[in-house]
Amino acid sequence: QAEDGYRLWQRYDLVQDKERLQQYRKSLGQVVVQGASPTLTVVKEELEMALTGLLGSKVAVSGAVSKKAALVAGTPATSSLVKDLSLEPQLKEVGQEGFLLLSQKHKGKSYTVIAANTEKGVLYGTFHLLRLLKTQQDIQNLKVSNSPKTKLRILNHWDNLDRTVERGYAGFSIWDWHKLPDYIDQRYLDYARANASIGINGTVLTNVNANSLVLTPEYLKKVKALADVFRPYGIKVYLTARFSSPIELGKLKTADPLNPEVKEWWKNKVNEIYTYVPDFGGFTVKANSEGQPGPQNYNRSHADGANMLAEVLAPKGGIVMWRAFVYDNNVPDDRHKQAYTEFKPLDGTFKGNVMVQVKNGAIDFQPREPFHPLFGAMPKTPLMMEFQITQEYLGQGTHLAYLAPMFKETLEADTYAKGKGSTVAKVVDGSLDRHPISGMAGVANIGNDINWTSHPFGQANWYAFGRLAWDYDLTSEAIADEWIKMTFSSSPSLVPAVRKMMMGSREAVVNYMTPMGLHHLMGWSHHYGPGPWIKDKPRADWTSVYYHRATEKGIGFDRTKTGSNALSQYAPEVQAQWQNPATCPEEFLLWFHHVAWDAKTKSGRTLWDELCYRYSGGVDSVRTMQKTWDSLAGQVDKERHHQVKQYLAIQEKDARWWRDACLLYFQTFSKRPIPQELEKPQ
Ligand code: GCW
Repeated sequence: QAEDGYRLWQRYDLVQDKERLQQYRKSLGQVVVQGASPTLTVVKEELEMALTGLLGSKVAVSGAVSKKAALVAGTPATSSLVKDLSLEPQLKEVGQEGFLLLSQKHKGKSYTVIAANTEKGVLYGTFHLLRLLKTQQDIQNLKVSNSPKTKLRILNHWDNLDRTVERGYAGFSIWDWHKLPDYIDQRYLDYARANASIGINGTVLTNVNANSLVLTPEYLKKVKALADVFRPYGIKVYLTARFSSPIELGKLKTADPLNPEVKEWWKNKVNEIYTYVPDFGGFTVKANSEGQPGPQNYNRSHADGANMLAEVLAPKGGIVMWRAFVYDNNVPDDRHKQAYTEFKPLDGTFKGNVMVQVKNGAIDFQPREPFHPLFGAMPKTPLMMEFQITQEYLGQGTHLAYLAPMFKETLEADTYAKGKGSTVAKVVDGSLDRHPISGMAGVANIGNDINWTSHPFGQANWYAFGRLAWDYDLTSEAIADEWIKMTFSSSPSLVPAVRKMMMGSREAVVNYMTPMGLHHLMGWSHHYGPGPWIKDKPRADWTSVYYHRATEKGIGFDRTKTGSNALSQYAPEVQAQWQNPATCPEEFLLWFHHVAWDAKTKSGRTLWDELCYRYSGGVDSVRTMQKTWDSLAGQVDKERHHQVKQYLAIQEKDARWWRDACLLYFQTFSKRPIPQELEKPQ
C-alpha cells in the first residue's frame, strides 16, 4: 500500500513492540460498549477498526463481558458495567468533556475502563487510549483523569464557496458544496475522526471574508448535511456572517445594527439556521477590517454589532466570535495599536455570549510576534485566541515549520495583567478573570490534497493545535513525540532525530526570514518569498519598508515613547523589560527599537554582523534538517520520505533566497561587508 499520508496520525497498523502487543492483546481482547447512540456507534466503530489493526486480528465489540479481561467504555448512564464501578467521585472531577482511563479489578475480572460523564467524554477517552496504544505505552496500571483546559477548540476554515481557500496551500476546500447535501464524501468522516481524536469540538466552515450566500436555504441544506456528519463526533458547526447580509439577502437599505428591521432580519435568519442545524454554534465575524462591512459603517461600535447578533443567538445557545483583527489605512497610527485602541474601551460592554477573537500577535501571524497587547487588557471580556495553522508567512505548503513552540511561546508569555504569572494561556482559558466561556481558534491548513496539508509535516501543526487547545501545558517535545510515533514509527533511531528537526524548524524559519524582531518582509500580497524592498502601495502598512525602517543609520521599528509608543499598550512590567534595548529580548529587538548597525548585540557582534549570522544560520539549519532526513531513508516509507526530501530541497533553496535577498538589500543601507567566514550571497 502506498503511503500517501491520508491516514494522518490515525494509522492503525500492527503494534511493533512484541511485549506491548502481548499486553494489549491480553487486556483488550474483548471490547464491551453498552448502549446505543450515534456517538457510541462512533466509539464502537473506531475501537473495532483500530484494535483490529493494532492487535492484528479481528476485534469485535460486544454488549456483555464473557472473558477474564475486557475493555469497557461508557458513562454510568449508558453502561451498567461502568455504573457498577462506582466512579462518581472521580467522574465529578472531569466535567462534561473529560474522561477517566483506569485499570480496575471488579468481581474477578480485569477491566480497562474508559469512563466519562458524557458520551463525548467517552469518545475523547477512546482516542486517548488509542494514542497510548499507538505510542506503545504501558496500559497495565492506568490512572488517567483528563479534561480540556479550554472550552471551545475550533478550526477556522478560510474556505470560499467556490472551493478556493484563502491562504490555503493544500489544494481546494474539502467542502464539496456542489455535491452537498446528497453526496457525503468519506473525507468529511475522516476529518471528523481526526479532529475528535485531538479534541477539536467546533468548525467554522467558511472564510471570514464572508459570502452571505452561505446563509441562504440552498447552502443551509448543505451546512446541515455537514453538521449531521460531525455531530456524533462532538463537533459543532459555525458559520461566518457577512455583516451586510441584511442588505444583500434581505434587500434592506441598511445593515445598521441598531435598526429594528436589521435586528428582526437577523433574528429570523438565525431562527431559520436553527431549523436546519438545531445545535448550530454561532458566528465568527470579521467586520470593519480590510474592507469588510461592519457596524462602523453606521457609526456604531464593534460592541453594537456583536451584541445585536449575540442577542438573537442567545435564546438558541449560540455565540458570537467577533474578531479583533482590524486595521484601516485611514488610521494613520502604527497598525500595531489599532485593535487595542478600538477594543480596549469596549471592555465590559459585550453581551455574555460574545467572545473577542484576538490573533496571537498585533500585526499578522508573523514567524515571531510578541503577544497581542489585548491579552490581559480586557478582563471583562472572554478573549479567544486565534492562531494560524496554515503557514501563510512561514513558507506555506513547502517549508517544514513545526508550530507548537510558536503557539506555546505566546501562551506562556506573561501579560502581568494581575501580577506575575498572568500568562496569555490563563487569559484565554478564562481562569484569570473567571469567565464561563473560553476558546482557541486555529486557521486550518487543510485542503483536498491527498495528505490534507501539502507538506507531510503540516499535519503536525493541525495535531499540535488541537492538543494545545486541549491542554496548553503539554510540551512541544511531547506533542512532537506523539505525532512522530503515530505518523511514522516509534523506532528509537527515528523519534529523537525527527523531534530535533521539528523543534528547531520554526526558529530556522525566523532566522532566514525575519530574525531579531524584523517582520512583514514577505513578498507583496502572496507573502511567500522575500520582499523587504516593497514600497509605494495603496497603504503604508502594506509595504515592507513601513516595518523595517532601514536607513543608513540602522534598522527596526521604534515602538517606544520616542516612536509609535505601541509599547505603552502593555503592562508596566512588560514595558519596563522591552523599552530598553539592553533588556529587550533579542528576538523582539527590532520589533520595538530602531537600532544602529554598529550597536553591540549579546553575541558581542555588531547588529549588522549578527543579522548576517542569523540569516546564514537559518540556511544552515535547513541543511542540517536535510542531512537528518537523508539519514532516515529506509526508516520512513519511500513515498513520504521522498516527498519530504523534495520539500526540504525547496526550503533550502528558499532559505538561501531569503538570506541573499534580505542581506543584499539591507546592505544597501548598512554599507558593511558580510563577515568573511560566512557563505557569500549569490
Ligand atoms: O493574514 C491576513 C491575510 C488575509 C486574511 C486576514 C484576516 C482572511 O493575509 O488573507 O483574510 O489576515 O485574518 O482577516
